[in-house]
Amino acid sequence: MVTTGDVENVFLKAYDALERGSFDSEIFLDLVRADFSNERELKDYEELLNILIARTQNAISPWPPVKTDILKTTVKITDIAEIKPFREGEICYIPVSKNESTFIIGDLHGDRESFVKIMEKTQFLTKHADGTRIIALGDYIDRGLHGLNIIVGLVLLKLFFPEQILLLKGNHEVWEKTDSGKIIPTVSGDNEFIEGWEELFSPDTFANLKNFFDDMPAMVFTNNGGLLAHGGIPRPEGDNHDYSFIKSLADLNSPKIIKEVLWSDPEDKETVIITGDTRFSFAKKHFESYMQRIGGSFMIRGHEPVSQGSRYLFDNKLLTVFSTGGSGAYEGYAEMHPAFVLMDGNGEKYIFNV
Ligand SMILES: [Mn+2]
Repeated sequence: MVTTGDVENVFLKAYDALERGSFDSEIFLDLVRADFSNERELKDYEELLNILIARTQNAISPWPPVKTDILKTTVKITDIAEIKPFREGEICYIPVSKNESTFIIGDLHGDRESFVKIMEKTQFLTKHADGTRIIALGDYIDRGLHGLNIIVGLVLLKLFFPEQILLLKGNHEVWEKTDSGKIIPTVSGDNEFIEGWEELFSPDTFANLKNFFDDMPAMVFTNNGGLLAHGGIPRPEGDNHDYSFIKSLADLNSPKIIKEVLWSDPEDKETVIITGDTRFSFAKKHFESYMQRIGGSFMIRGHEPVSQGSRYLFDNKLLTVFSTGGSGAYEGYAEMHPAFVLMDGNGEKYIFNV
C-alpha cells in the first residue's frame, strides 16, 4: 500500500517502467492503490494519466484492427467468415479458440478494492499469458470514489497487453462537449467523476479522457455466438418483438442503437410493454427475437446491480455480471457480492465471487 511520501517514488518507478517497456505488477498495484496527500502528488498522477492515454492512442496498430466492409454484408454473427479479430465502428469481433480463456468483468464503479482482487484472482498480473484475455463491460467511474485509480490501471493494462485487454464503454463513459467546449457527464448521481475532479484537473485531462472513452467499442461478438455489451439489446420496432428492421450487423452501429445497448435491462418476464426514454426494460420474447435476428446464442452484460454479483435469465442465455461490492464499493453497493466470469474456449461460463 502506498503511503504519504511514497507516491513520488511510485511515479518515478512507473515512468521508468514505461521507458523500459516492461510491465511491473507491483507498480501497477501501487498506482491503483495510490492516495494523494497533496496537490503535487495529484498533479503527478494527472500527468501520468495523460501520458498513458496519449501512448495508447498513439499506438501504431490499434487492436483489434479496424475494418470497414464486413458487417454490412453479414446478417448473423455466426456468418462472419473472418478468422481474425477486427473492429468495425462500435463493434468488435473476437474469435475465441479452444485454448483461450476470457475473463469478463462487470461494473466497477470506482471500486479499486474489487478491481485489485479480480486482477489477483485471474492471475493476469503475474502470468498474463498468451491465450488469456480480459473483457471489461464498462462503468469504470462514478458512484465509488476511486474511478481515477481504476482508469489508470486499465490504461496501463491496455498499453502493455493491447491484444489481451478489451475495454468496452458503459453508459457512464459517455461524456458530451457543450458549445462552449466544456466536457460534461450524461449521467448524474453520487460521486460523479467530472464534478469530483474538475477543480483539480486541467480541462485537457477531461478532453483526453473523453477521447479515450469515445474510442472504446460498445459491443463484442464472439465466434461462438456470444454477444457482450454493457446494458442489453435495442428497442424493437412497434409494440411487438420485431427486429426485422435490422438488415445487417452494420445497422447495429447506429448511434440510436448504441445508446439503447448501453442503457437497457432485462426483465424476468415473457414480455413487457417497453417504456422509458433512456433506461428501458426488455423481456424474454424481445431477447429471443433479437438474438435470432442477429444469430446470437448468449449474452453477457453488466449495468444492473445484482446482489450475488451474477444472475442468469432467459433459459440461461443471458448472464448479468456486476463486479463491485463490499467495503471498497460505493455505499449503495456495499451489501453486494461482486463477481466476474471466466469463459473458456468452448463458450462454457464459470462464475467467480471476488
Ligand atoms: Mn451502467
